[in-house]
Amino acid sequence: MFIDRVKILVKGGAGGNGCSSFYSDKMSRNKIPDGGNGGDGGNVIFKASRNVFTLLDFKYRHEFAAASGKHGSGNNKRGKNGEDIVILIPLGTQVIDETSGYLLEDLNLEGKEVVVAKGGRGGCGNHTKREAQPGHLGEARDIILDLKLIADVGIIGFPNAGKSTLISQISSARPRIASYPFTTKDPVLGVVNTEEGKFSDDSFTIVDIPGLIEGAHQGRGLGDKFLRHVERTKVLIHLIDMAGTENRDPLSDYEILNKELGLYSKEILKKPQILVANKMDLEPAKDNLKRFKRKFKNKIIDISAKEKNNLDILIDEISKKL
Ligand SMILES: Nc1nc2c(ncn2[C@@H]2O[C@H](COP(=O)(O)OP(=O)(O)OP(=O)(O)O)[C@@H](O)[C@H]2O)c(=O)[nH]1
Ligand SMILES: [Mg+2]
Repeated sequence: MFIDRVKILVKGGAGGNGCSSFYSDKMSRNKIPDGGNGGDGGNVIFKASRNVFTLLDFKYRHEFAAASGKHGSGNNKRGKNGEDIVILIPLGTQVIDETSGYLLEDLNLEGKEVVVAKGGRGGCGNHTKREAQPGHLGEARDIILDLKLIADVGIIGFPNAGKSTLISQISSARPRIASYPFTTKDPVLGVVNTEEGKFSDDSFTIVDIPGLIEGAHQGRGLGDKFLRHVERTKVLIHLIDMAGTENRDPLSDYEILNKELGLYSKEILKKPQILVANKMDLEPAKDNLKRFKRKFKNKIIDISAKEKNNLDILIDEISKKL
């Protein structure tokens, strides 16, 4: 299961109490205060990691608390600090304070950290010649984790257009492929390693999302919520089933999908698109492509994801766009 929004409670550890203690000076019989300070409570820290893919773990565990500081003791001994806890969070997660709605951090870089709940300070011991103080409570707050995957390229299209077939041919990802709509139910990330010399020399990441249909903005099909995972991409591959399987018309598919994109967000519609005609190995695709080119003047790359035709041309175009 892919989970991309959760609410959790984080609590910093409490500070340890300051100690009240005296030792007697044998010569003068004076009582000299020697209570040590309490240790500080541990912090709760979130750290971005590309090895964590979903927020699923947080669906089952909602509360994270760091350790308390130990109390101070006599002979000026300071209590030990409570240990911090560091929780690995999927790269691309936005950390939001629930009460204020304020964005605390965007964990958009590998290893980036944010302290979400500070531990309380330890109380002062009476060695300061003041009364010993209790430790302070740690911070506690409700946090919303909102994951928006980070990838260079997103693939959008109708169900069955061949999105998963394409990502499985050009990247490391191995999603399920089947001839029925909505095979893909969760986003899938893949890495494309471009061969040096042939394409450009660096790799890029690509995300496959569930198919969109007319009315997706009203929740039809699987809805349009998965578009959040292409919001941060630099380029979209708009994949069209040019063979018009299930009697669909590729020309109206193209228009409907762009309309749905615009209804989701104007920003996403402004993203550069690479138009791709898929299933060109099937007979009706050739005529449909001719009609398509007559109506729309945009550049379009014709491929067969299944037969691996022209995938090198497509990867080259993606590298250029990136
Ligand atoms: N002939 C032909 N069939 C293809 C091609 N690409 C994909 N298919 C077939 O089309 C069907 C759907 O492919 P998928 O890759 O699962 O399509 P999808 O866009 O990921 O579909 P959803 O996950 O449901 O949105 C499968 O039966 C594929 O084998 C192609 O280039 N040519
Ligand atoms: Mg799919």
